[in-house]
Amino acid sequence: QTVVRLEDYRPPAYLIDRVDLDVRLHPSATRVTAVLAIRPAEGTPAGTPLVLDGDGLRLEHLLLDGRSPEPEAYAASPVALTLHCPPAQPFRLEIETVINPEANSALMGLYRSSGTYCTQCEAEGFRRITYFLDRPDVLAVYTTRIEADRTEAPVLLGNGNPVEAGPIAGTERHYAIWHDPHPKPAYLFALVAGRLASVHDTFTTRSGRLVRLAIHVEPGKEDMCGWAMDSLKRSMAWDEHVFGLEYDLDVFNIVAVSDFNMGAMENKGLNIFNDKYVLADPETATDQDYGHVEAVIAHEYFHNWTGNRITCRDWFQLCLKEGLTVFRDQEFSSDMRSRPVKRIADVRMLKSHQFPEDAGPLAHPVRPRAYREINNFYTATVYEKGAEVVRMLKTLLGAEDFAAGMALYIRRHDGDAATIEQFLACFAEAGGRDLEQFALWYEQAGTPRLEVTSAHDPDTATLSLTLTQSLGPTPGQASKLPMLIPVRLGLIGPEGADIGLRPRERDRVQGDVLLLSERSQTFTFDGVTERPVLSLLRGFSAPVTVNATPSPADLLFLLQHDSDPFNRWQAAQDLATRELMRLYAARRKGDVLAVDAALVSALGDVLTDEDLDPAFRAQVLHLPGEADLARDIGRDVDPDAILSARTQLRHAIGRAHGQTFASLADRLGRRPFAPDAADAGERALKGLCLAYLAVSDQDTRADIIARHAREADNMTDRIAALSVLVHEHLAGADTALAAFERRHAGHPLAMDKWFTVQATSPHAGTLTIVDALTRHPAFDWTNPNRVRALVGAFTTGNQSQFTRPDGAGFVYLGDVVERLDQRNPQLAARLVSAFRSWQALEPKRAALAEGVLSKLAGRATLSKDTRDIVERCLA
Ligand code: BAL
Ligand code: ZN
Repeated sequence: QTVVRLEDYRPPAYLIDRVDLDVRLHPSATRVTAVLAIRPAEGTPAGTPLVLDGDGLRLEHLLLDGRSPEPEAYAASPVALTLHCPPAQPFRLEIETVINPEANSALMGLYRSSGTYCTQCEAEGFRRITYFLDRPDVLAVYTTRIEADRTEAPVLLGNGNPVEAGPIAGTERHYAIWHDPHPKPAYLFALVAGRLASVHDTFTTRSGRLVRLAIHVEPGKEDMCGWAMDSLKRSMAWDEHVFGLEYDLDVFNIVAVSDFNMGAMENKGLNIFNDKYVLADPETATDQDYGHVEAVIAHEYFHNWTGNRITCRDWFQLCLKEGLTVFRDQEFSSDMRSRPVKRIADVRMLKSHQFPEDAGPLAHPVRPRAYREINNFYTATVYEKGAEVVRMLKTLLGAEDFAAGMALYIRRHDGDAATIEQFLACFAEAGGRDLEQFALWYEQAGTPRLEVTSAHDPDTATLSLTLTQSLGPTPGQASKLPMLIPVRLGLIGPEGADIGLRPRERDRVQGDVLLLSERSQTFTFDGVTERPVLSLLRGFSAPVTVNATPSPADLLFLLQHDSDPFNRWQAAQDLATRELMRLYAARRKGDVLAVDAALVSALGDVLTDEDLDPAFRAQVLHLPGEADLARDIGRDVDPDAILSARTQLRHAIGRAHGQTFASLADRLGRRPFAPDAADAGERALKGLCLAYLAVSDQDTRADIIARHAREADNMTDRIAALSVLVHEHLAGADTALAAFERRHAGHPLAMDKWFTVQATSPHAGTLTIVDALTRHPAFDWTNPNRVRALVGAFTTGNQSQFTRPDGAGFVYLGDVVERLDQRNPQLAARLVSAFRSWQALEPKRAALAEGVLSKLAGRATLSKDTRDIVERCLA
């Protein structure tokens, strides 16, 4: 497999200024005529061959400046169209290809989803439509004529603004022409054609442009678009208000399709979405779904500037648009909801998805320097860690300089295909900073570790704090340089109030942020008369792990008093993790210890503290997950012992506070459903209470939970109760599963939840159930959402069963990957990534996982996508 390297980047030898596409749609034989206005880039020597990318294409016709070139003047293969000696002056190339959307099961390029024609071109899908310079630094103005059968596809959508439309006389066909005035790379091209229903609205930008908004869905689903439309309008207003960025076309179209590999795609003026991130109503969507719809709608909209107007020079710069846009959508959601709760949720996600990636064989820098398959780099590292890097930039610069840097970036690079260096240069200039060391966050993979020691001297009223950073080797990076790590610090006095910081090293401390730039640094603070409790890394100011060994008493103190809500939550997590590790270590030796009563009691205090936001309380009571513990254990991991330890602690909490859980579950979330943060928070706490009630010794617990499942008037409450019934094997689980199935049989996205609940049950026998469910009428191997909801949920959300000691979970995943690989390589590669932490497992399980990976590696026909992941896992 060819390795693409950042150091080999060369600017394009030819540029394409204009693209006129004529797409005559047909289910199995769509005819695409592309007229490309091409010119040699400055400095390109005459006679330099022009090589256009293709993927599975067959050339039908070729005209160069209106004439057929001599056969020896060019060469066409499925993967390239080469002009051996193109003109030295601008020229026009007309290319005709015929493609088969119906047979396109990879969902890349032009394909059909439930009869709707749609496209996905990022990263390299446009080359499956026509031959092109399919690289993000070739920007062209597109005009697209779409033609289709009127009955089959009454709606015809393209990028940009609509120009004209009409019937084609004497036929059953019609056409529409769309023009996008903004030059864009081919990955942002899109078209949609189908029998779609639409919901319309308008938005007037602050400079007075009236924008027609539309969301297009399968007929009958219009009622489920209200939240997405509302989220879109709020996103548009927010981007104007916070970043000063306005929309720039007359229309903004969103289309929801049911077969989609990604979450959504930011095509210019025509966002195409996985329907999961558009459709929402209380009957079928949970609060979490509402949150995701809001965030993904915002994310794709925000790409209009950070991604589309300023795009990436090459795919190594993917984080330039993704990390920044995730940061922007996180900020939007924080402004729409509770900022601390959003931060906790984002960090939970980072730690459970990105930290394990950083700790295993798939670790890569936020900006990778090499890839074999770019599709495999749409990762938690590029997205979520990429967002953390932007967040650190803001912490380091302060809000004002950060805003100035963003404004400069937009002003200077609007219309460019840019790089991380150019992005950072804007902040360096705006903030008057040298960001050279900071740039290592983009270059060095792995999660830095901070060791913290402190010494308080009451005689001199000083506190000295020594921070030491380390970063272990990752694939291709044996040794690392020290990073610039912003560590937000609080010192808390005995009464629970923050002590003002009086640092001696003033140039190394910015407000309450310590700037750790060396391997080890000591910070001294004056005026600290009594021993303070340290609140380290407030707000999770850097994506690092901290080893500070605070005493249990200090952690309890932080849980009660920290003015930083994130660190209150973190203190609870640290206490719980510590306790779970103790229980785990004992279980590995065959011992069962008693649970720490102080922890159980402290969690009870949080549970009943009515001054705290219910959503926050739910986060505090939510114990670290099995995968989080596996990550912290790091080696020789025994997932069964983790599950037992976690179960033991959950039972202890449930038993200690059973009555409170019962009464809160009864009292909370009784208002009619509204998707706002306050009500969602109550429902989150109610769901958590049911989960603990299930493991309490309350006699009527099974009846209470079954009643909640039966009587719930919204999906959040219904699925929470159903999960508890199924995962705890309570009486009534089968009845509730059957009732759910009857109620939601016609709604695939709701049935996905039904699949996931069963796939994530931690009981022996789950694998057999998962396999049986693949034959359920609602399951469909060709639909990525279905596969992820069942098989993906089993492999990534059910650690103990996926890694069961007989290796059957691994074998099952291997079989699924083989089955899907030829059909949809991206989906198969994503699924096989579940093996990424196999080396950390205890030796017997690790050997079984390795066996499955080796067997896959031996398959000659494995796709490039899947082979890349498998071989990196084995390297
Ligand atoms: N650009 C791929 C989908 C997304 O991140 O928005
Ligand atoms: Zn994105």
